[in-house]
Amino acid sequence: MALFGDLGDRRELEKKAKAEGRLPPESLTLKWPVLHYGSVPAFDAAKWDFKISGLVEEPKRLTWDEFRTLPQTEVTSDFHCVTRWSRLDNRWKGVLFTEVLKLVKPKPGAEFVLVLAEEGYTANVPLADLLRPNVLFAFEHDGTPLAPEHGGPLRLVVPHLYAWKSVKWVRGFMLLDHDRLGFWERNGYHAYGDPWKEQRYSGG
Ligand SMILES: Nc1nc2c(c(=O)[nH]1)N[C@H]1C(S)=C(S)[C@@H](COP(=O)(O)O)O[C@H]1N2
Ligand SMILES: [Mo]
Repeated sequence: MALFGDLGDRRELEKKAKAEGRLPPESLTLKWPVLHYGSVPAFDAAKWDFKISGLVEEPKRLTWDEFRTLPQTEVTSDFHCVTRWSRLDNRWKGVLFTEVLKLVKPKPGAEFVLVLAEEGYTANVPLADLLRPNVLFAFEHDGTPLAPEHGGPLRLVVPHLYAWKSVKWVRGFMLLDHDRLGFWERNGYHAYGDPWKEQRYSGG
């Protein structure tokens, strides 16, 4: 039966991924679960904007059309959720964080970022982590436009941290001189969230 065949494939791929050191103590998923707090926000290109604020010489606001015309890149990366699943080899297309950061001049002391999304969702990430060459704002996943439930039209992807940092429906970010906790981080999740160190919860 196809069902058992799929299960067998998944186990084999999981063994391989573990052997290659690509899997933290999570299990491999071939499907792509949908996970978020709250509802899927509606997208209106005319109202959408992207704001860069905080410790910058001049705050910046981009419209949807302006964001769409930024240089785009494709990167492939693995994705690890704190609820113990990983999805490997995701092909993301979008704008690198470093490309977006070129649009502003950070002030001295800007070392932390609070990423801002629809409906007040936030996540904190040190600026240095966002400068990695595979961190991007993605419009596409595996060759198709990002589905609304996966964060479409635009989500952040931070492959080396737990997936709650990969903010769906992202609308901007704020540069700060201190680490200001985001939504899950205020609710008990780890401030940094390294899957390889199993930094799931704060204080533990
Ligand atoms: N805006 C927003 N982004 C979010 C979340 C959320 O609740 N709101 N949940 C995070 C969590 S916990 C995970 S595991 C991933 C899941 O992404 P997916 O639904 O595309 O698999 O989105 C992250 N980004
Ligand atoms: Mo998650």
